[in-house]
Amino acid sequence: MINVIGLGYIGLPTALMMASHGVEVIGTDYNKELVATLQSGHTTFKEDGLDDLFQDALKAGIRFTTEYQVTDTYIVSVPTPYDKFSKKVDPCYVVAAVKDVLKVAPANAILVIESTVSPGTIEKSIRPVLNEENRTDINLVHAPERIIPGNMVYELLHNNRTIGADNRQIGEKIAKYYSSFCKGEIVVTDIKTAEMTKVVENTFRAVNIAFANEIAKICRHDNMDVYEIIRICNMHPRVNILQPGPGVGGHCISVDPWFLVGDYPSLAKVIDESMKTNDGMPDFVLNRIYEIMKENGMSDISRVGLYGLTYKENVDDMRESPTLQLLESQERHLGTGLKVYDPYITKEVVKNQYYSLDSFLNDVDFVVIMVKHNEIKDNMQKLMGKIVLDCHNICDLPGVYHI
Ligand code: SAJ
Repeated sequence: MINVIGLGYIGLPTALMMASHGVEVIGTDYNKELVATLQSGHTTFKEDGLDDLFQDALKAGIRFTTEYQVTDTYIVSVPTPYDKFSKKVDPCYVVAAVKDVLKVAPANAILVIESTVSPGTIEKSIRPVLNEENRTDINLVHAPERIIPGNMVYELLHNNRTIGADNRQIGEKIAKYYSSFCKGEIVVTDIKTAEMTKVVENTFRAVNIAFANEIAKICRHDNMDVYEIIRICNMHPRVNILQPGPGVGGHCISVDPWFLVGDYPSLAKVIDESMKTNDGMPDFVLNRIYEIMKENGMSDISRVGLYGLTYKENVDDMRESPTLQLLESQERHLGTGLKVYDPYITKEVVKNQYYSLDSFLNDVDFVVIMVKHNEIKDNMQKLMGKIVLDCHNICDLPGVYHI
C-alpha cells in the first residue's frame, strides 16, 4: 500500500492515477476541509479529466484521511516555497511531513519525495532528520513530478520520469509503482541528479520565456512587431522562441529557478536576470495601460478591466498570477480601481471583481487580455468597439494594442 502525503495539485492526481491502476492507495492531508471535500466525493480543483479519474479511483477503493498510515511506501508531495530574501528553497513543509511519517513508518520503509527541491536539499535537510530520529533504516527516493496544469492527466500517463535513489534496487522498486500507469520511460539515477534535473527543466523554460519577453520589450521600444519577428525566426530549423506574455505565474516556473540563484548567486547570472525580466512584466503591462490611456485621452482607471486572474489559460490556479502581481504593483503605487473578471474564479479574491463576462464588459471601455482562456477566444466579437491591450496576440480586431 502507498500512503500519498499532501493532496494538492500534484499529490491528488498522482494518488488517483495509482489507485485507478491497481495500486492500493491511501491519501493523507492535514487540511481537514480538503479531506472532507474528497471524502464527500468531490475534487478540490478543476482539471481536464480529473473528475473521471477521481471516480475510477473511488471505485478502486482509494481512501482519504488526515492520519498518516503504517505502510512500507510513502510519497510526499507538499509545497516547497522559496525564501523571498535569500531565494533559497524553504523545505519546511517537506521536513514537517517527513517528521510525521517517521512517527508511524515501519523499519526499512521507502520515503519518496515528489516535491521540487534544489540540488542537495535531501542530503542537507531531510537526511539529518532521519539521523536525528535514529531512522537511518528509511530509504530516501526523489521522484520529481513533471506534469503541466491544464494537461495533467495526459502528462501523468505519458511523460518520461526521473527517479533518484541511493541504491538501484530501491529506485527500480519505486519505478515499478510508477510504471503501473506511466507509459513513458523511467530513468533511475541518484538523488542529487534527480533534484537538479527538475530545477533545470523549469529554469530552461523560465529563461526562454524571459528571452521572448526581452525581445518583446526591444520591439516595443523601436516599434517592431514581435509576433511577426518570432514567427519568422521560428522558421529557422534551430530556433524555437517561446511567446512573450504579461508575466510568469504558477508555482513552478516562477519559483524553482530562484533556488539556483539562492544557492549559486555568483554563478547563476543569466537565470537571475531572466527571473527579474519575467517578474518585471506585470509592471511593464501596467505602464502600457497608462500609455494607451493617455493616447486615447482616457483618465478614468475604473473604466479599464483586466480579463483573467489565473496564472495561465483554462485553469483555476491563481498562484503567483501576473494579474495579482499587477494589482499588487498598482496598489504599491497607491492606485486602485481596475476592474477584474475571470470565468474560473467564482469567489471574491480582489476588489472590483466581476462574475459574468457581459456585465464586466458593460462596465469597461478598455480591456486588457491578461489570460487567454478559451472563453474570451470564443467571444472576441464582444470586444468590438473597445480599446484592447492583448497580451497574448489572440485578438484580430482592428486597432488592438500589444505588449
Ligand atoms: N508562459 C509565457 N510564455 C510561454 C509559455 C508560458 O509567458 O511561451 C507563462 C504562462 O502564461 C504561465 C507561466 O509561463 O504564467 C508558466 O506556465 P507554463 O505553462 O510554462 O508552465 P507551468 O508552470 O504550468 O508548468 C511547468 C512545466 N515545466 C516545464 O514545462 C519545463 C511542467 O512540466 C512542470 O511539471 C511544472 O512546471 C511543475 O510543477 O514544475
